[in-house]
Amino acid sequence: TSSTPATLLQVSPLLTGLERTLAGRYRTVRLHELPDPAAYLRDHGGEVVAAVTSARTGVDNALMDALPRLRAIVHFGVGYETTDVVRARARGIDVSNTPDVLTDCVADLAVGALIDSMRRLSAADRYVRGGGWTAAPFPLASRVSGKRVGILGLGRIGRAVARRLEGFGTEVSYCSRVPVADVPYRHLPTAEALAAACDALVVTVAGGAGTEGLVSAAVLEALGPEGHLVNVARGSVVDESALVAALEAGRIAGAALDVFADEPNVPQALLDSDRVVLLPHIASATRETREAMGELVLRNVERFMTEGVLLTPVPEAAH
Ligand code: 8YV
Repeated sequence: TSSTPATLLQVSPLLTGLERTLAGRYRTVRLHELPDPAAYLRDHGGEVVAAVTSARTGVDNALMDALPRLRAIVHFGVGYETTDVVRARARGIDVSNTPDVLTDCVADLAVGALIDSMRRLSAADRYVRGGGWTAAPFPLASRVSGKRVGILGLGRIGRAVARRLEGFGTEVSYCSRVPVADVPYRHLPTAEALAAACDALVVTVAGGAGTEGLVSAAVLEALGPEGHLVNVARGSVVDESALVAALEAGRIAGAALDVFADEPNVPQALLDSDRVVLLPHIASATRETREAMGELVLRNVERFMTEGVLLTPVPEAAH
């Protein structure tokens, strides 16, 4: 009932500063820190009106069901595939994420990872440290400027990657469900056609069921033995065992991965490969961007608590 206190439920760890501000401003409960979360949900689930969570954790269906008065799910992160938005909307729950503020940093990292993979920067660093240079020069790498780059998923981040690559004189093409208006890049109808038409494939598509395994064995085959794969989206988009097989057989030249199927666990075959750049999901991980993401989370919570609506609702959640 309206007389029960309105609680903000924090579902997963967040930036320390953000946690402190939320706790200072609202009646906040940190679910993940409770000794018995199930008992809390049973006895107090009805008090929760809003949940704050990370892109990685979301709010799963069981938690949604345990919170009958929940009206808002606020994600720290642009991805929100961990929450069933259609189900949430059907229950009258609004969902927000943190778009735009992380676009530049994610795109910067994607380009850095692309250059690392093609020029083999991380491998060359290992080479120097391992004393290899004193024995023989480092093997020649692949040129980046002027190459053909394919962007899989031309959303905000994909476009920011493409804009940066224009500075390298690359020929950019892309694949997305619907061709994007007002871009000078060539649209290709399938991931396979895109891979066949480019030297490097950069994955910036949203995660979730709709894109699972989109980068398949056939797509990697089409990318070819000189091809490079960069993934800053979600591990689920790439068939990881097909990628391992393609790298081992030399069916693609290299990969740079910021995301994995089962983070933080990275398959041993990838750890053992000198052909992959492995990053611990850091594309948005700069002080500036994480602070801006935290600020946007705060503004979403604030708007919801005062006006009952979110500031940056996800597209599916629009009224
Ligand atoms: C995470 C991300 O939010 O925004 C996303 O979708 O994957 C990252 O920025 C970050 O790991 C914090 O949870």
